[in-house]
Amino acid sequence: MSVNAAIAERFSQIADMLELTGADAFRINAMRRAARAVEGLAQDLASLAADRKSLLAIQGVGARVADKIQEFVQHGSMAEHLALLEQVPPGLLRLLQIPGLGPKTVRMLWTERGITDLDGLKRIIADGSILSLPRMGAKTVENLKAAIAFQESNSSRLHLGVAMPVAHGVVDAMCAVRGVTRCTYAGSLRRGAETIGDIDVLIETGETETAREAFCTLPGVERVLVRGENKCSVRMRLAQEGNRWGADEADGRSVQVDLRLVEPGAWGAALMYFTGSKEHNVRMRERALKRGMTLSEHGLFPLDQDESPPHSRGVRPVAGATEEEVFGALGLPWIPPEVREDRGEMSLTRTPSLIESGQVRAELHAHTTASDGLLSLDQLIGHAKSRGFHTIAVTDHSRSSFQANGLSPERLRQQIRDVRQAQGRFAGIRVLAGSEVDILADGALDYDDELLAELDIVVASPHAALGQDSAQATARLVRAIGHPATRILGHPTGRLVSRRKGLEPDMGAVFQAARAQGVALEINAHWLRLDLRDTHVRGAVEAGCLIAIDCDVHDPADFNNLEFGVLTARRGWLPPEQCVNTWEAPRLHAWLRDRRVEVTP
Ligand code: DGT
Ligand code: CA
Ligand code: CA
Ligand code: ZN
Repeated sequence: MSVNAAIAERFSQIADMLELTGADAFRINAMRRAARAVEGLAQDLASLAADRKSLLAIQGVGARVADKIQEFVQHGSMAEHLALLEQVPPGLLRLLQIPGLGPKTVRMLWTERGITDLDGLKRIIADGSILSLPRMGAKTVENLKAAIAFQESNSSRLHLGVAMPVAHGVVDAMCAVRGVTRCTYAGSLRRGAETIGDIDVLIETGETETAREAFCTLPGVERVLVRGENKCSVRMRLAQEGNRWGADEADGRSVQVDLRLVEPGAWGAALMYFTGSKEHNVRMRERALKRGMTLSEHGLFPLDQDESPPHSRGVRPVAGATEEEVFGALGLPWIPPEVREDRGEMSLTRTPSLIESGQVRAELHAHTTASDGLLSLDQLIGHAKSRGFHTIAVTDHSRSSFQANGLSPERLRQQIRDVRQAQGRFAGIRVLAGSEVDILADGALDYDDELLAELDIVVASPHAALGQDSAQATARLVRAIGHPATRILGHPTGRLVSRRKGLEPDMGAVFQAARAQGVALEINAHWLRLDLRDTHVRGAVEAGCLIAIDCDVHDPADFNNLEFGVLTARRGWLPPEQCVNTWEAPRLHAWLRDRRVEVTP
């Protein structure tokens, strides 16, 4: 974990713990602001800390916060953080991760009933005594129960965005080990699944013992589970990393990493086997058998009468060195890993054209310091430009998102003027004045039509009332799509992966409305959202809808989430032409000006 991430983490935990111990709002807010400021900082605090002036120059960092940063850089800890950890039972911090449980409620559970962990909470829910507490009506408790169950059923799997950096770390480290000729990750991670059970890594090396030793002693390895000839398994600690939902993914957790040593000549077969999915592999083996062959991680072999596996008898494989070769020998084109889910890929006659990250030329959903972003207008434009984008849309929150400092109509009008002026300072990138407009519970948009008409782009998104029933949710989204200002439907369901179910509208009706209105449906690329999800993308693509892949930028690192949005898009078989972010500037801008165009996907 970077020093910045570690410090941000401490600040946000201090804020949580201050709130749990009933400290005053001023101190709590100062810590939250500091956490956000540090999280979004481009410079490394380890090198900045020596110079107090430059610390104080950071927005959101005052004298007390600067003290703490210096303290952490010098000592690796913060006294206030440690003191609070003494006071606050650790189980309370975990309770805060349950959706719908804020610090105020957790504090009340603690002070009124002595609840200090999840088991305690489950006990008073089970015996009904929770109902006698303030603000704990039957409906609230039902929701709480559902949230706990939902979280428990998902908690053993990691988010894609949490697992990916771990895998990259392992692969990079192993590539540098003596004798290693190839190393890559496979499994659900290579398929880009939204959650990951364990990380599978393949390696080809001339020095197997060196590789085994290096793997079992990688930094972060907590425990060696298996150290075998062809396979090693370890549990690896997760680096802690906060995020803007205030949840700490790591929090003492670890992930299993499997290393498989691949024999010479079998790389393609092994990569295919360990990429999966299991369902896809079953289909592939059936296909091989039908053609008089047998497929395993060792290669594709001719079928014979012998009981023992062919590779162990020195039988020459039909194919095995590359995936292309194995697919080819089975009469298939190379199939991208993201679609190996037994969802129709076995009928492909050519490798499908799926969107790639490099084809994305525009970011159409981004926040600045005007609402809850960390970048100033100019910083945001600068980052977008350095990514090579031809267009950046400034879409701060609308007035109903008051917790995200949503803009009043007056502030939005001023921002439109600011954007026009900023455009004058930047060449080679078009800056759009837009808004991420709340879709209210009844489907109305959060600003007047006159103001909406002044914007270059409207991303309409649901944020509140996410517990609506399906019929209400459908009507709400269809109405928002039907508003003439709406260009993109942002994170259409509001779900959070493994955290919050979000809306469950009739997606068919949403696709139909979007297609008819020429409104693009967003794949929000943040790994906690991935909303639309893969199966929805597939439906939308088939319905002929336009898709937008947006990083929903709040801090500079969010641009890196594009990778996860693109993986999700590929899992939904999205071709580049159907994604508005791949369009050349003239086509994109014409589409933005001309709402209600008929779409030809
Ligand atoms: P995960 O780890 O739960 O997110 O999902 P995967 O797909 O990474 O599954 P994992 O780690 O159990 O195994 C990696 C791949 O190896 C899997 O996608 C297919 C292959 N594989 C592992 N065990 C089996 C098996 O028993 N049968 C078949 N057909 N394939 C297997
Ligand atoms: Ca796996
Ligand atoms: Ca595995
Ligand atoms: Zn949003």
